[in-house]
Amino acid sequence: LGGGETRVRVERMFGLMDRFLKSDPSSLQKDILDHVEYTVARSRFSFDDFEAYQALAHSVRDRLIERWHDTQIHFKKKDPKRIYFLSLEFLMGRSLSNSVINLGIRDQYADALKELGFEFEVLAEQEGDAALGNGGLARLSACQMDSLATMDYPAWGYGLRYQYGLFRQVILDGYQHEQPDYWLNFGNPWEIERVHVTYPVKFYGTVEDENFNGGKRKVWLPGEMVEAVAYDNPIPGHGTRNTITLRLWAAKPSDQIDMESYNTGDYINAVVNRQRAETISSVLYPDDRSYQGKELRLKQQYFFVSASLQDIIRRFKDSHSNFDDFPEKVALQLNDTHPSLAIAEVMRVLVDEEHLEWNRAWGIVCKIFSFTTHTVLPEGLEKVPVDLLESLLPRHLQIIYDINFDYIEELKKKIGLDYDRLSRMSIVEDGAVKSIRMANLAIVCSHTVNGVSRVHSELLKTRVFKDFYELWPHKFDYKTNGVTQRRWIVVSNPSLSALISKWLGTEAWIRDVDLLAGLQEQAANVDLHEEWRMVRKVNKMRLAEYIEAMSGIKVSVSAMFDVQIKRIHEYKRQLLNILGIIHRYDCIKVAYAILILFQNMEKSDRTKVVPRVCIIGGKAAPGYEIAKKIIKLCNAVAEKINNDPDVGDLLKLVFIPDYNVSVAELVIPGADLSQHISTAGHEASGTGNMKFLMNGCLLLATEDGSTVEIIEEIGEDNMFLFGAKMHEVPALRVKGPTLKVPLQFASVVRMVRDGYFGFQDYFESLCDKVEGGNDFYLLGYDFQSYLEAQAAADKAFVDQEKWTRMSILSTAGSGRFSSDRTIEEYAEKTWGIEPCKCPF
Ligand code: B1H
Repeated sequence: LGGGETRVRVERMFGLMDRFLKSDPSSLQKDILDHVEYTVARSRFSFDDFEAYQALAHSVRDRLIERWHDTQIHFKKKDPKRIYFLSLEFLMGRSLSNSVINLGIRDQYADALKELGFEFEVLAEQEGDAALGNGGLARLSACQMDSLATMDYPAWGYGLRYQYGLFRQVILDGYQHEQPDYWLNFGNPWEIERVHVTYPVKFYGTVEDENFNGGKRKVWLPGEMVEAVAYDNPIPGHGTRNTITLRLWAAKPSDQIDMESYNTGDYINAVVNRQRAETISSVLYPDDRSYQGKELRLKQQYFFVSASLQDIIRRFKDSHSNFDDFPEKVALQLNDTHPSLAIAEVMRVLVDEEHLEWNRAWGIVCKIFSFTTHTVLPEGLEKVPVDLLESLLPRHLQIIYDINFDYIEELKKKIGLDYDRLSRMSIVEDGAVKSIRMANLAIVCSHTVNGVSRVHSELLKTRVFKDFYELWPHKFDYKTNGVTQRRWIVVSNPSLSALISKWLGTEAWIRDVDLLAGLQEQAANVDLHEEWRMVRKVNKMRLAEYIEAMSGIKVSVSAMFDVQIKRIHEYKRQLLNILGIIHRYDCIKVAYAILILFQNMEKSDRTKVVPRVCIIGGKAAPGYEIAKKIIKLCNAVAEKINNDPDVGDLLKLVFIPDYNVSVAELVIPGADLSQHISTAGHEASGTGNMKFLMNGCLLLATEDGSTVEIIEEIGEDNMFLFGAKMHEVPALRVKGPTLKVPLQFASVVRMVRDGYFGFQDYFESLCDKVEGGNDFYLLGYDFQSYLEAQAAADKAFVDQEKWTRMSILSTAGSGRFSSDRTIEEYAEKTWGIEPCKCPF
């Protein structure tokens, strides 16, 4: 914001601010039609729904860009401390509804479109999901961006612009098949390509010693260079002008031409090689958790880290010249270990490029990083083989060795020569494959380390990172995850949203979620009950229509909708759910046999059966065989049950294919009961439970992850809990084969084994996983209490008044699980940042 003349110009611009884009229906119509004509290049007399969506999206984008520019100028003027959130994954889902709601112009758009002959909802359905992430971790990043924007924090998200997002799941004959998600096919109106924001990123090569100031210093002579191009995704806050940036990097061939290869005459190969640069950002790794030392993955990590840091340092240098001020202006959040090469990269830039003395650089690094871990088991921690790092990033390996050397020397002074412990705590792991423990690097260099729920943090302190906790107890804390009520109530459940506002007499809960607690007083109000049930029914009808359209299965909305949607994992125990369903099926069959035998309704339990629609959805990592078998089993059981005339409407099982954010937005509001049934001690937090809770769905759950805190908020009477407790699990595992398993469990597994659902050979290994002393996740042990919890849910459902009260109390008690609360905790306790609100 340079000298006098510029200032006058800027003032004038601000003066004109609200005159640029108006939001009355006729201005909106004009803008939409302009975009039909000039952006989509269709005639405004003839365009289809998809083209209308594109034009609509572009008109929203214009409004986003305006606010986004204002926000960036404001941040630049104020120069506050900024938080940079580094994450390899963001699951943004769709943007249209979320944007217009946050901008406060949803109704104006709906009216404008109606007059043009379009329905807002219909156009919104045209949008595909941005699925640049796997599951909970990635959606958490998206929720946190929404909260950062809404709460006016000066924040930036940094990530990768994968050309292929998470694979699409197609179910053929009940088996999962993966198809590429080339999501950018029809362009992406929610991003802005910043061709002028590019940075070179270097790989490979060698490190040489160079004479410097009478001494020696290291210089990295890289062997390959690619260009990182920024794509900015504006993230609007709700009820504020603030619109922050999610900056995603795409890899492009470098402009610097390697004359050597062109001169050899092999022009075609030279071009093809060049083009290969783009593969770095081409595809998202679809494995959540299991870490494989793949070169491409490491390249992705460094590519994104290097570009982001060049950008961050460039911004810092725009208005500062002394790096000692860096920690006053910059906080870097590591979302899991995936971006932790950033630590070595900051050291490299400060020491090798900015020529700071090592200890001074180290002092800066130790103040700027904070680290969130989402991992529960030591086996899940990321390790990078030294050989790989040495070839790809030779200088970074040296830096990590140097950090480790100093750190181990310090450590020896503190804990003495306890070699076992020293070797456990070392950043470098010796072994068959020498490797770098990224978590140890992140812990050593970060000023705080947090888990994502209270019990998760306890696990970190007592097991996973025990050695570190004992050394640095002050570093460790927990920040229980949260989700944004804007996306998970306002966008996805508009009827409930309106109902809540009506009964609270305000919409303020959309920004101040603690106000939801006001519903508690009304939990017994019969009028509210009636309206609440009505809203729930409408949402169930919407879901039932979707199920029928997708699978042809007709389901009754008076049945209990029982849902489990999440990534498929053994520890999440979808198999327990399916075995429970088989048991239910068996009971219905027995009741039917009795009915036929005695021709007497009274004697049969059939009338007492509470009808259920069981809904399961989720993707299995492509290489995760057992998870894929679970999907096949679910479909095989569904085939049998849904076509059994003895069962009728008493039980249906539906596998929803291609579960993603927008499917979740449809399914969650329509669920009566949702299952969060991981073996205790395995789910770091879980965030699905929070979304269901907000929507008034009752939880059937184990005491794991964040569920423990949900129990504290709404009380165990308002949910259905079961299963071994976290502290019991290790001992139960030791007892393993000697554990008593209920007969019902053996009998349902036998049905699968005996081929009752077909595919006998294929399911054999699945059955072996839970029997004969191999039942690591304790399905057999927990089966009895699982069935009891299910029976309690049936009983409660029959008493609709009780159920509705529990449902209202669930929503009323969900306030603590807003990402607004989580972000406020990070801002105050970890990042030391203040809101920086755009005044206009
Ligand atoms: C979570 C991951 C994860 N934990 C590696 N770990 C990945 C690990 O691509 N990778 O390599 C991707 C994802 N994701 C989840 O994070 C936890 O399992 C949930 O319990 C938690 O709620 C969520 C958000 O904290």
